[in-house]
Amino acid sequence: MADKKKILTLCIIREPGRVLLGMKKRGFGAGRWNGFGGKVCEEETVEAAARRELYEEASVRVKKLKKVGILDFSFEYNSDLLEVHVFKGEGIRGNPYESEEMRPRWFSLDEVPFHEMWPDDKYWFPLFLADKSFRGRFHFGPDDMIVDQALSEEEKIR
Ligand code: 6U4
Repeated sequence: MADKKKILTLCIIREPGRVLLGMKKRGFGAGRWNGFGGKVCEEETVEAAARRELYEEASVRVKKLKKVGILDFSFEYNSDLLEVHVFKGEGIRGNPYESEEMRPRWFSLDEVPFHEMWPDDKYWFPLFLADKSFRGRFHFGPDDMIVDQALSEEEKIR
């Protein structure tokens, strides 16, 4: 039987011409550049979790947080189901600071390091950068290769 679905957040800070990503230093996805985020706690809204994780992992807050995408991830070799809520953060407050989990770094838009990110990112990140909303699902096989996928642009994500 499938495990219970885990709800996770993923926040990418956007400024004109650049995005803030973090190198994941430990845990799931270690060694990859990614947005900031993690599991939503009980009795916490998804947006509150996104703000909490952003502060815990990069020591910054944002004025504006907009949910822009929902991505479902599943895996050939385990029954985990991840529902990742993707947020765009704007109006950064504070300076990004390295935490035990993440090493933050700004990337200009033509330098986004897709070869060192989750393989799904190259599909949905262009929609993110174009200020579109999206829904997607990706099924991973051996070595985190994508074996099945679907991605669509949406009017709005709730
Ligand atoms: P803890 O409890 O901190 O050890 P950990 O196993 O490290 O948890 P966590 O909570 O940091 O995981 O959450 C994983 C993060 O990776 C979330 O922000 C969601 C994100 N993520 C997971 N799969 C992803 C994928 N395929 N593509 C992507 N981000 C993904 O871009």
